[in-house]
Amino acid sequence: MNERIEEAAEIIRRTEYLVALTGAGISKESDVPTFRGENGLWRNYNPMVLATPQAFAENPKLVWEWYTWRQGLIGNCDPNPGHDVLSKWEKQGFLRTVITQNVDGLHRRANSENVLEVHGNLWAVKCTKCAYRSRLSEPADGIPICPKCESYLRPDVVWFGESLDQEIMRSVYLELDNADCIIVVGTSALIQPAASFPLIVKQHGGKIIEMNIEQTPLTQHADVHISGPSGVMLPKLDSALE
Ligand code: BV8
Repeated sequence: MNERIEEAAEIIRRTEYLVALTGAGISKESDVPTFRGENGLWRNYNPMVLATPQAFAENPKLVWEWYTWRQGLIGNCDPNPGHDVLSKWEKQGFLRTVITQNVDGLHRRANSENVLEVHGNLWAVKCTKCAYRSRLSEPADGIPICPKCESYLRPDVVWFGESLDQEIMRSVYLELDNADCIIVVGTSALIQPAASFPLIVKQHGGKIIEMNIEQTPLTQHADVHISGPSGVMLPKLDSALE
């Protein structure tokens, strides 16, 4: 394992513009359930079914119960050493951006500043009718109502079948074009378009470092695959860079 860490460290030492792509796995050690992990299900509902506009249209109360449950859970979670290392690397100037699929807000809580939340944020809400947007400071109580037009508010996250925010995607593609290395931490690399981000870096000659407790569809394309929990392996990689 140490030789994988050293290989990754060697790549990072030669990197001019490092970006990170993270998924639910980086928050696992903060006790945030992953989407497909053993506790990824919720009351026997499949997140892939609940995180859709159809589910919200059919049963907004149930979908809000799921998000309220997650807000309550994540409100008690803290960033773990994996988040802290990425924040430290940003302060040291060589990690430029964290592109995250996570909606838990833990990268910002770890003081990462340049964070692109491509799937939105669990605390953000937007009106289903007008342009009203806001942030909840505590878990929702029932279905929140728009103060402007009294329609239902919905979680301001990207559901399956919804396109990602264009402004954020413009920034993402700029970062990927600039990157000569992407470190991919804790994602099953199944969800598009995020799963293709590392391949964009590779296509123009950049390197891919993957960190995961399992192999994924990305592993075959990675220059280095570091196998292990990110809360342990990112600090190890950080030490190797000292
Ligand atoms: C879109 C927000 C198109 C909600 C989420 C091709 C192109 C474009 C779209 C598609 C396409 N093919 C299919 C699609 C449709 C779909 C899709 O990708 N489907 C999949 C099932 C194939 N994509 C979409 O719908 C996207 N929209 O592209 O629209 C479009 C275009 C124009 C006009 C209209 C539409 C939108 C996708 C976003 C969905 N929203 N979240 C919410 O969170 O409530 S996705 C959801 O899954 C989370 O954000 C989560 O982060 C994300 C991805 O999962 P992972 O993060 O990877 O988490 P997962 O549990 O899967 O894996 C965890 C990993 O961590 C595992 O590998 C595990 O081994 C590892 N791990 C565990 N512990 C640790 C660890 N690693 C390290 N350390 C540990 N300790």
